[in-house]
Amino acid sequence: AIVFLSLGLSAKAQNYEPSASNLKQREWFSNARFGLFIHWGPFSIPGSGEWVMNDRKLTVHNYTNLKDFFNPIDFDAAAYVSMAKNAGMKYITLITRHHDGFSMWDTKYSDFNIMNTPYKKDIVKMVADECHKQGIQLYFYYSLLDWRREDFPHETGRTGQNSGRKGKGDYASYLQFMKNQLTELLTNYGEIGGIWFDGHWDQTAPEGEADRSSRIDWKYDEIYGLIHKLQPQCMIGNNHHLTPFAGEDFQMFERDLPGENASGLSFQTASDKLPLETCETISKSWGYNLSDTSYKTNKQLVNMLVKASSLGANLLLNIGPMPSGKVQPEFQNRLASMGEWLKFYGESIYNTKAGFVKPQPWGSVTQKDNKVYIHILDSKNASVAFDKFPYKKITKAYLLKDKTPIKFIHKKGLTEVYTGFANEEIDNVVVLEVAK
Ligand code: H79
Repeated sequence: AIVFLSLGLSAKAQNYEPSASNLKQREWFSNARFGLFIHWGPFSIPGSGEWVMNDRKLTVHNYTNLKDFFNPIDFDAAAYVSMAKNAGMKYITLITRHHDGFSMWDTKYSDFNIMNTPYKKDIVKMVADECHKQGIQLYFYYSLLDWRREDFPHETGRTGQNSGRKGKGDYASYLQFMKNQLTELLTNYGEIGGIWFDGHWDQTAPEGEADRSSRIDWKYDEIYGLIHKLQPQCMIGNNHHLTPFAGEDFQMFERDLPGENASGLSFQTASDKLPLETCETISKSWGYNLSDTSYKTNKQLVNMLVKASSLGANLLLNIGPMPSGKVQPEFQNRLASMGEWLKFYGESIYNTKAGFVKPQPWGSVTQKDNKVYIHILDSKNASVAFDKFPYKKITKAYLLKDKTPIKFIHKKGLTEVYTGFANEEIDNVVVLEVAK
């Protein structure tokens, strides 16, 4: 452990004290509960997901041609932002640069960027301006891993091995490149809620192995220090699938609720100090995939949001727009339905904290002030029972839908709430007003 600490973290990062604005930002984030992830860029063109370069073993030379075809004539930043807002989302996390190394903004530090496509307009700027205008927070996804750059330490990577790169990377050079780009992103686009790093795992042993120390020293103290210097409130999260490192402000779980590991990526435990976020896709793929029609139902999507909330986590729900910039109707419809649901049931989601019990086979619990929200998602029974109910009194019990009173028993060792046979398709929410 000592070796790992001295490798990955400097004294500076270990002594990180979040600023007052950062703590405020964390609180805002924890209350927001629902955000939109956008995986989009030239990788969308082949319609095979954002890993197409790696999956099809394309060389740097061949892949670079994609930039000559990226011309998203249907892209409308205002429509994206209002779509997110109407879905009840409070923030957007935009891919600024994925593993393929394409920069979606006007960067001085790479030619492989949006200004060198037929489109020639700074997409990050368009989204940022619109987010600030419509009052929704903006987060930047930024890949630590790069499948194209010669200076990225590709020789030790788990991916990008068929890119045609020879020799070895030069991390000092690559680190400077990332710092330059992050400086642009945190200088030219207004206030940014957070940076969402991904790709650290490229330089570790596979998930689940005992020793997941990194093959390179990323010098996170320098990267994180720079970010917090440029924008102290800016939250740092790193999808390294490990216990949070010093200097990080939130913890994410890829395709998993905190504490679960259905993805095979989430062996880490959930932080009890940092805000939590789980990210998921509507179909299977992150980036646009022509053959992926495995859309989750509205009920499944609401259930994900409810379960995340009941564990004190946000849901960052992804769309992979088409190469043209159009968002396919299957995604649009589902987002609109979630917005409809949240308009009514939002009080049981936003500004809540984790429930006093973990998700149960029948559903989940969220809480706020003196209210306990019991979400019956899937139950064949007319009641739910708790052997340890943490409040002395239940002063009121009713359906959130229409305030219909609900019967309950509340005595030592048993609290049973007669929810009735669930008759709302998506989520039957019972409110218990409680006192200590
Ligand atoms: O941006 C999205 C994905 O492109 C990116 N993170 C989300 C948010 C991502 N995709 N996969 N991963 C992160 C981690 C997966 C790693 C693995 Fe593997 C893929 C494990 C096994 C297959 C890479 C390839 C490491 C070993 C083989």
